[in-house]
Amino acid sequence: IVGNKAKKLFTLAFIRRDNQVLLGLKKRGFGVGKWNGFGGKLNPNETLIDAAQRELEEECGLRSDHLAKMGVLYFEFEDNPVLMEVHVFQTSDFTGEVKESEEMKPQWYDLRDVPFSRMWPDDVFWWPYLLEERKFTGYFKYKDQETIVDYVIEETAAL
Ligand code: 6OG
Repeated sequence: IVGNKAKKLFTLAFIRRDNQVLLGLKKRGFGVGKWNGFGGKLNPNETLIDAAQRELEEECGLRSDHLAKMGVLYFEFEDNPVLMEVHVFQTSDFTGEVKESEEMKPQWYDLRDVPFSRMWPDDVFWWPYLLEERKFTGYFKYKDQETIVDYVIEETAAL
């Protein structure tokens, strides 16, 4: 399904505590105005886990050496030749204090009140896997930033 388009790697990390999840309101750049986990592009020579830890701390002030990889998501936009490959992590094992950054305004949400209507439209499809700690692989083709024209999501044994 992913073909041989040029790929760009991203991380996306979710912090859990009790029945809550920490989300950040993106204040600038790609996905501005949407709630999401914390993450971004890999720096040159950086591993996925290093990038995930760095982006987490930069964007919300929290540190974790225990990010568990939960899924891989592929995003294709009709007007963009680059395939985004987003590695999704989560943990409830973290240190530090939540802090707003220039990029993200963090807020804890009850798991019953996750604001899907103000998140990327793909999230509703793979969150059930994340919440149940089932590993997943997903592919989403977007026409524009509001419209998914095609998708596949499946549970994966290993990532
Ligand atoms: P920066 O541009 O801030 O990295 N991301 C997406 N997350 C979801 N849930 N759905 C999408 O659908 C996404 N596209 C990108 C990956 C962008 C951050 O946003 C995530 C990164 O964590 C299209 O460096």
